[in-house]
Amino acid sequence: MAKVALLYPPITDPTSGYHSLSYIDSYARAQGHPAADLIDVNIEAFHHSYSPAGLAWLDQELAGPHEYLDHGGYRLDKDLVSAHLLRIGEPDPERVRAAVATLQDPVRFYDYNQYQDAVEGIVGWMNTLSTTGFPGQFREGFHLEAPPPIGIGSVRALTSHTLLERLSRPYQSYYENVLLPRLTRGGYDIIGINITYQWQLPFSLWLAHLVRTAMPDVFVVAGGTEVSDVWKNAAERDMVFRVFNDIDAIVVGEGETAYVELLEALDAGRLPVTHPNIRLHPKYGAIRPLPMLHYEKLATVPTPDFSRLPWDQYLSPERFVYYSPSRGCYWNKCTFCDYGLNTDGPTSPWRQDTVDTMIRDVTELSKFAKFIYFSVDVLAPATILRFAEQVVDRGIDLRWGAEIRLEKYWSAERCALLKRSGCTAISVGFESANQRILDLIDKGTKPAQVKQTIAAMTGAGIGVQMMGFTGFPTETREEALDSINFLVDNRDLWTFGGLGDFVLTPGAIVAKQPDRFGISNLRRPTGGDVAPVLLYDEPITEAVHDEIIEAKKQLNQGHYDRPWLGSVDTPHSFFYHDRFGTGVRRHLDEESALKPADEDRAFVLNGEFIPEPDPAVLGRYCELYGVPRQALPAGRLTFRRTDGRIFLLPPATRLFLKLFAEPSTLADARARAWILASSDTGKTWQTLVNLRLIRRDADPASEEGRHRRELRVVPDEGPAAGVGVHRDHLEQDDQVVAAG
Ligand code: B12
Ligand code: SF4
Repeated sequence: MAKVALLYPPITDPTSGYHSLSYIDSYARAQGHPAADLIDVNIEAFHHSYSPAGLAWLDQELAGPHEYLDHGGYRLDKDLVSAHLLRIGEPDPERVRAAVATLQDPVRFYDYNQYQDAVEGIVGWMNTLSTTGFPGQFREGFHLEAPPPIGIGSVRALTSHTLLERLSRPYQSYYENVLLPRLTRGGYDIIGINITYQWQLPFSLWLAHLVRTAMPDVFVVAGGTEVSDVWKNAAERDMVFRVFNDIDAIVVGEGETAYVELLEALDAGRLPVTHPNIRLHPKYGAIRPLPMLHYEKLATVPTPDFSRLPWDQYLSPERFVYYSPSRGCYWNKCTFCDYGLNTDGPTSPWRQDTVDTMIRDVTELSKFAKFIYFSVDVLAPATILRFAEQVVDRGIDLRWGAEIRLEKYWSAERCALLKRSGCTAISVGFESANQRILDLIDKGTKPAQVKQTIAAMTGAGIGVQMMGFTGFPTETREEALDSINFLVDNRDLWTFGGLGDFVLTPGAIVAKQPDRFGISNLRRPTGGDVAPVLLYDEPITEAVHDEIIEAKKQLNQGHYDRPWLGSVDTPHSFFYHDRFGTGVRRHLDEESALKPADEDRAFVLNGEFIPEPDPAVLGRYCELYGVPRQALPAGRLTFRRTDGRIFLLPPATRLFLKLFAEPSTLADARARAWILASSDTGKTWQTLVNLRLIRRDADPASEEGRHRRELRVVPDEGPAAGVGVHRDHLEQDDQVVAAG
């Protein structure tokens, strides 16, 4: 029988394992096939980057000459590259090691100060790694900010070996020294690649190319929502296998039966030609795909087995698994929705497991992982309720979360039952708080009722993560403000979330009936042959766009983006919800604020001063990182925080910050800044702490303290003693930070 390796390529969430390959592997095993080897390339490659072998390679790379601008037929803008380079410091492998240890430690993880240090250390490390590829390509650590030709989904760029190789270069040492030798030694007949997110596509294509070159006879197959998206969105059919040229077959849509058909066909020495979801590379001849996609019968899908993922490597203190007991959405009407494996409707057809099957599955899964996330388009309310009753009756010990629709159904009593069954947080697409927009979306909800539902959930102790957007076609300034005000006015009824920007995808009802939504001139972005978005004209909403973006900033201050704590539905957000309940946000704010006890606690600098950038580069930086550029007096100091964020500071700040070049208590620092009255220094310390320009140092006796001693960052001048600073130099946050 065929020997199979299944790969999760970069770049994606490092805090838990994705589940699609466990699903197809478990299904195949239930049909009598041997288990495949699952390799999480994303997490392995990250850990390799700071191993002795990875570091030796990195040293060599960084010492060599760098050509950042010319890449085959592509030339990047000089200011763009320089702007990204502003965020990049020296590699600090000790700090990334300490960061990994913190994120995997069941105690230190929940200390928000240590958590922040860890995330910033990892993001800073990924920034450094990006200098070997395209500087700045890793946003927030594990999100791809591809250079423009790749980012827009151009077939020419996605098939350029020069660009793909360069983008994947941060992983070259891992590929050459670890992954490819292992795959070659493994003697695999089939290598399967999961491509769920758009960010994984260019990495997957290069990986497939390396595999194809090293193992010409192996059969390479790829599946996942991004594969389906390329298939759905390609401007011309032949583009699909121009992009997937090194891949023998792709699976469009769901994969369980297609994967088994593929295994059986290859075992029998024939090509897999009978399953409608399998598309073969044209090199196998013109085989006409069957017209309708196949959707799986969920009753045939066994409990997924996650034991073959490398759980000790993920950047989390607990196991968190994804479980998909329903597919599609029972509502399936929202006019903006265009979900992954759909064909003509917003989502795939609605199917749902029985409550008995769900109980069977979670009974098994809860022995393996405490946290189970229902990874579905949506769950039906009555099913969740019966599921919760059974969990309580049987005493199954688990924590769970899911995305649900905001139905009236959710009374206080029902929410209390969900909570008793282990529901930690739910996420909800409330979309908008304006009735006209909700009706245009065909959401079937009313703001007043939404408020009642989220109040019932919060009242029961379940965290509510709110997801919505502004900028739906024809939305006016006032309508967008309704959504912002709804979230502001009900701040106690939700934990994380906020409002994104509306993006039109080709399969959405809005794109199919543009006149109904007042939009015209629908078009692909220039060069975006497989882009999953459409541009369009619509003057009302366009006119107020910038003002609304500015107004939304008040909603999401100070916490992290995906995959970290503070973003909706990340494992870390669930762990913190479980620990700190619906007051989690308040807890984070309190942890960040200065407390009286901090007076005698040591703080230390969290970054370094860098030379003042050229104004054109700074302008580019502000554009790239969404920072409004204010008119600033000349002579600002440029400070790079550990995670790469840039702050422009009044000149006197240097004196304050130098007080913390070596760990210093606030009391000691105040004594050295002798001119200021204590109330003013209090404000200054608060600003430095809020912006995390200084961070709390660990107790030197603790293990963390030992790590931190080794991680100290020293500014460009020696430590200051007895510094006098005039009081008006550091007063308000907005004077201090211009670009962060
Ligand atoms: C639940 C869900 C989430 C959950 C959890 C998912 C997770 N673990 O990351 C949360 C809420 C966290 C989430 C977050 C995001 N999501 Co999401 N999510 C989904 C959703 C609704 C279901 C995914 C799922 O669990 N499916 C069930 C599993 C079993 O199916 P599957 O992964 O597709 O795998 C099957 C097949 O694809 C195939 N298959 C897969 N791989 C392979 C490999 C081989 C070799 C073979 C043969 C077959 C095969 O077989 C599998 C079994 O049938 C999908 C929409 C959808 N219906 O697909 C969007 C979707 C995947 N998400 C999407 C996006 C954009 C995001 C976010 C970026 C949103 C944001 N702006 O923050 C984030 C990023 C998350 C991250 N990890 O970085 C997009 C991805 C589009 C793209 N191509 O990039 C989707 C498709 C929605 C959409 N807009 O169309 N998401
Ligand atoms: S947005 Fe949510 S509720 Fe609406 S159709 Fe899509 S999955 Fe269903």
